[in-house]
Amino acid sequence: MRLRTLMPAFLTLFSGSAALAQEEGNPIGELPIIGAPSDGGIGFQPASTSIAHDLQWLDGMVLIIITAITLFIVALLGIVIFRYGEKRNKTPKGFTHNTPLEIAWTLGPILILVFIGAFSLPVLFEEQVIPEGEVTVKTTGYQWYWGYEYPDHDFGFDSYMIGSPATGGDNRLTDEVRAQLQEAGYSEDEFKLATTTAMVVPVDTDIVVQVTGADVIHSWTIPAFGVKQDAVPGRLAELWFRADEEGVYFGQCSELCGIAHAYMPITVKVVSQEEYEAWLDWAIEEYGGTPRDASMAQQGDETEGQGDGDDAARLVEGEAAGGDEAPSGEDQAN
Ligand SMILES: [Cu+2]
Repeated sequence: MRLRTLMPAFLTLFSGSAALAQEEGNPIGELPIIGAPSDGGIGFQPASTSIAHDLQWLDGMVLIIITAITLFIVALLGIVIFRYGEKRNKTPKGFTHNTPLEIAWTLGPILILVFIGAFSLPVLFEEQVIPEGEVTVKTTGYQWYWGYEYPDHDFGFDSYMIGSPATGGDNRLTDEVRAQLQEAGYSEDEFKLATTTAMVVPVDTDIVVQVTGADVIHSWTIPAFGVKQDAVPGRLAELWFRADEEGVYFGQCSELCGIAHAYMPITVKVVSQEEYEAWLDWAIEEYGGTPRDASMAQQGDETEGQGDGDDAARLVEGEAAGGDEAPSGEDQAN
């Protein structure tokens, strides 16, 4: 108990300097907040990738089919109730089979499913066929925060909800948390969405995200990108997206993962190529990555030398690095 009350105060000491660094290196700047839930909203968040556009179109198309089928069935039921009720139809016919009707109600649903499949399978392939990827980011779900690694540049960092115990809060919106949000360029509305650091990626670029979990199953998602992937310990899954628009996009862990499941949001900042490169240089410096020139030269060597084996080696390396970061004390106290 004692530890619990002392810990936030203790952590505030550190988060102060973290916040300063964040101001320089993780600027929200004039980035608009695009991918966020809205109060009372029942529709989708604005689609910011081709996958999200296609998913939302598919949803609309299937909704039309479902509506038509529902209306048709309700009409049939109505006819049966009113026309063939006991009052109007005293002596029902005694037949139990009608071959043409049976063929129709077997073929009809098959055709509808084939029609839907013809549109949904291409969307599924669009999601699941992972392109080469110009930027690769590995994300690891922890109880209860996300870690991000940029394996091409050998650095990584953790991303905590602003107001979580790791930032000196207790998952509640206090004046201190309001100040922290403001300092990071967010408003009160972004509480429980905004994180201390964010995954930063360039706009109009194929981004491949490797997703795994360190303790239990989590799930990484950005609704506006139309992507969601379970983060399963011991497995490395992939997703990809190409964001159309610069901005801030939020998601939340989508696999019930423990008591603080609701407090491990996801923030992705999509920035211009120049801003991304500036951030990358800052992040390499800040998090001790391999300087860009060196890492590029190294990459060149590897490609010449070994070919396909590199990716596997890099993944194993990444896995080991991820495993080292055991959840720290404040998370367990939570
Ligand atoms: Cu989780």
